Amino acid sequence: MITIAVSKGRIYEEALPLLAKMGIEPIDNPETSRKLILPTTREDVQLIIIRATDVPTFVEYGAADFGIAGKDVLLEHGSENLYEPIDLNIACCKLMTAAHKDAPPISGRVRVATKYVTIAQQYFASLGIQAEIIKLYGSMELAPLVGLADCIVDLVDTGNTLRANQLEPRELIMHISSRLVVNKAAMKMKNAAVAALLTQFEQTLIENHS
Ligand code: PRT
Ligand code: MG
Repeated sequence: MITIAVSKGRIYEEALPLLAKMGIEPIDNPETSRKLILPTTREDVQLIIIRATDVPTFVEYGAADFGIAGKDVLLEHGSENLYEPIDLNIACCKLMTAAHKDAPPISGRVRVATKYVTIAQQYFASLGIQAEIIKLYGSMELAPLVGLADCIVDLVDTGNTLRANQLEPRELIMHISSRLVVNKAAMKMKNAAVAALLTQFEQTLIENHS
């Protein structure tokens, strides 16, 4: 049995057509089902539905053979036990700094609210900017509005969320897409089933592009 870890929401929605092309279609709809293990139309493949930030953990420990996770989550998780063989080019967005539209450009010491503590620390350090990072778990956009932070580091897609809160995007930190990740040990042992599915992922992506 091959187990693929995915999170509900946008990654799942964008991964679904790709998986379907590989003959992997969940028998229950994960958006409505309460099951956490989803059998699929391929009896040798099951999906597990977990939080986006938990995907690297499950794959790292070999509890899932494959995982699909955003580059943002992978960088923040910082795992050395994961291979990242394929950029699936789904759930694309940008990791950016953002601030109130009337706020001056940052200078000197800056207070940053984000759930991407590690990435933000590295980013501001690379610019030689002294940053005090405040860890939040959600609603980052609120922080500059109530004086908790000068700016935020968050994902931006359409920019609607920022605009709705009188914020504007400032600096691009990096482009983000979702990646297929594989347990390093599983790859090394060259488990035939893992290798075969990996090849199938690659071929399906090539077909998608041509
Ligand atoms: O929901 P949960 O707390 O379990 O986890 P999550 O919110 O991290 O999961 P989910 O499914 O929302 O996002 C999973 C992954 O999708 C992220 O790790 C990214 O790799 C990718 N992704 C792509 C995004 C976005 N685009 C995105 N726009 N994740 C989040 N957003 C949010 C962003 O944080 C902001 O709140 O959407 C808002 C901005 O969107 P716009 O269109 O208004 O700019
Ligand atoms: Mg969410």
